[in-house]
Amino acid sequence: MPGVVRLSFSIERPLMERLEQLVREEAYANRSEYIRDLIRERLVEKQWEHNDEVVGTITLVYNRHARGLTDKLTHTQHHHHEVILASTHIHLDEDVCAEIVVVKGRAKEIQHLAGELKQQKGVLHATLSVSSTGKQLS
Ligand code: NI
Repeated sequence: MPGVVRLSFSIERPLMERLEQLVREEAYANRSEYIRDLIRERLVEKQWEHNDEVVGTITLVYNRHARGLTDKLTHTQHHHHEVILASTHIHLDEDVCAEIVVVKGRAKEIQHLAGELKQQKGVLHATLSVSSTGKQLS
């Protein structure tokens, strides 16, 4: 790999054993790849903390019969159309729908949008999955 450096560092034995256990449990091929991913996860957390441009997914599960809810969810998404890349609607059963909204934009606006969608009456569950544009992760 170009530009790869080797480094060594000190770590207490019990902590090293826990690291080895994590590497095995999460089926990583090796320790290096695991540590690289830990660093990337921390960098992505920082991107969200620093209000950088980020990518994420908002998942909503809601009852479609809740009064005015589908209109409110649509209205809110139109209001934030500039950060919405795509959305998918899934009919989970007779009454319950899921909507997966893929977003890209400033972290604060995405968090605001997720909060606005989540607090609507009739939304049964909502999550914001935080990811990255991939910039500055390699
Ligand atoms: Ni539906």
